[in-house]
Amino acid sequence: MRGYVRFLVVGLILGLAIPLLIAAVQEKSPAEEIYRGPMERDEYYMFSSGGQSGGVFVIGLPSGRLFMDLPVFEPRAAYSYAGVGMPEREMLEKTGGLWGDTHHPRLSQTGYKADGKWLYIQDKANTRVGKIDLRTFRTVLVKKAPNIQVWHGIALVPDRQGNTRYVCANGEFEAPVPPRPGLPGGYAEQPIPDVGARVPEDWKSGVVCLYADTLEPAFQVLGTYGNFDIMDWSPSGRWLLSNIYNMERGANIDEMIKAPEDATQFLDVWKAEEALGAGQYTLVNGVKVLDPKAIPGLVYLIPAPRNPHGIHCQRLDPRLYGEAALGKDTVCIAAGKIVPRVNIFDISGERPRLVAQPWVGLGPLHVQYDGRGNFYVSLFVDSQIGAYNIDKAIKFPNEPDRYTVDKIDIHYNVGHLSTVMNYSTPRGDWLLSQNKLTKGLPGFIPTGPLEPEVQELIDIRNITADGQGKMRLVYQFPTPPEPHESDFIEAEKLAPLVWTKYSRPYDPDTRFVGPGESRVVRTGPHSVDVYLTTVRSRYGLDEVRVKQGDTVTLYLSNVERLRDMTHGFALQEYGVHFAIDPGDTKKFTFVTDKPGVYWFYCTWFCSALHMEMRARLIVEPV
Ligand code: RUQ
Ligand code: CUA
Ligand code: CA
Repeated sequence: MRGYVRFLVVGLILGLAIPLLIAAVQEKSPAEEIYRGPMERDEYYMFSSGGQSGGVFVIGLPSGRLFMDLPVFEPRAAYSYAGVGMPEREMLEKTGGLWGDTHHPRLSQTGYKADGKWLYIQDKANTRVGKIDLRTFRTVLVKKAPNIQVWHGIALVPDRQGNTRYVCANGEFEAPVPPRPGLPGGYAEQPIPDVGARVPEDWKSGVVCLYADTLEPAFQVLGTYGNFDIMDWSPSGRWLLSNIYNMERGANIDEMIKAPEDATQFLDVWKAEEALGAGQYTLVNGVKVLDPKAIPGLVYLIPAPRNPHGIHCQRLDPRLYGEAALGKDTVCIAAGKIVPRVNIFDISGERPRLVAQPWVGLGPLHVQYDGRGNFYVSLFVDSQIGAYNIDKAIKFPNEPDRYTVDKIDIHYNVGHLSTVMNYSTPRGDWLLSQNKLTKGLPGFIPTGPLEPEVQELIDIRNITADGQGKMRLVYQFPTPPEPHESDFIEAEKLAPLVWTKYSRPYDPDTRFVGPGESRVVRTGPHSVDVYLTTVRSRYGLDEVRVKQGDTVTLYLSNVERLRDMTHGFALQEYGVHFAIDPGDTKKFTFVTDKPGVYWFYCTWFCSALHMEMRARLIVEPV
């Protein structure tokens, strides 16, 4: 009997312990770690800039699933953004047009942490920025930055509590400052000088900071030299870093790559605020412009290897690790000596200081961090990503074997790389390689002469704080053109903040039309307001009767109480198509210049009677 009990007890222990033991030692395969099965949620939201697509892609990580192609500078009817006759369209047209070139998305922060409130992204070409409300994932504001041409680098500079205060811009291309209105481009009243090989001295680039809430200009700091490219802010929020290429002031590529060095600018934001308070500015087009030549200590320039590109700060360290990597030279190798180095700065003291310039590989473009003491560099020419240990790179800057942790091949020609939450609280788990070319990647089915764009997911969890371990490539997923930089936030943090339904009034310019309030109101001999509800599976009126030549302002409200019950509105001949989310009201205006009967209908499949969801616009001839 005793033996039987012992047998039972031992059997029980083994029966419990063995499966537990197996589970503990069994390492998950990469596929298991990134795969999200039915009903399984991703760990992060990744906001990836859409490059020449003009918007932002919302991607779940680590699965790589594309959740939304969020429109910012390009209209998108399916998301009810900037259609003909809508106010958002006017906002885009007034600031530059219906397209954009988005490069660097940034999430707003509270206490130095991504807070899930706002997303900002710049449009390089048209020198403007879009602000996206993350409750609704809708672009709510687009503004042009004054007095600069081409907005490349962006930084959300916080106040001293770590709350986002400014949206700062690097103006990349130099132009006459102050702008002299009068001639094409608004830049000169005298004949525009023949530039020749050198850009004239009074043509400037530089930094403009806008208030993050209103996007109205706060101040500008004139660039005294060269072209301002990428920017970032130091962990204290005091320094705003810009890398500058073309210190030569060359007007063509041969001239731009002549000098052996370019520069990194450190702008003292606190000093700028002091100078503003002391009135040391001049007003140019209503913007308070600070001239660094007149304000000592406002900017410091530190030499960088020639033609630098990315500059990125390390968030979790009192020291700052910037980077100014030579990219362009290595692409045009004929141009001269290849010096692919990364700049490491220390700004724990009163003045920024260069502490090391380690060699990294060919075509370095951008740097990211894992929060454990390592940095990662995209190497465009080598088609690799390198991992390096920061402390060792400072201690042994001439011994790549000691500070290089690992290198991994990517496919191909990486531009940006993004580590998860690099710009807030780096996680050091995943790294995205955002590649410029796929060149017939074997795993991808071809899609014509333009091949699919790819992001590659790299596991960096095995890279240790003392610079040991290997990266591993675990996934390749396509993204519409063109994979660029990303910013991240935890899904569990943002998801609860996202609305399932609009609260009223979201937009003070529109008037919510409640159930039973649909009506046509004549407001003048040639103007009509139409108030219309949508709910499954009908519009509030079966017939909307107006006269030829009327200006019709339509307010369309979705009165659904069910989440995710979006309706559409498509009207042929008048070019109108938009969507309307639960609880929201959309407004648009059009002129009824074509008499006739026009059926409008719902474009979102909303119910079993979706096909029946239509009504008539009758335009009576006069
Ligand atoms: S820049 S590939 Cu416009 Cu982001 Cu470096
Ligand atoms: Cu409403 Cu389909
Ligand atoms: Ca140069």
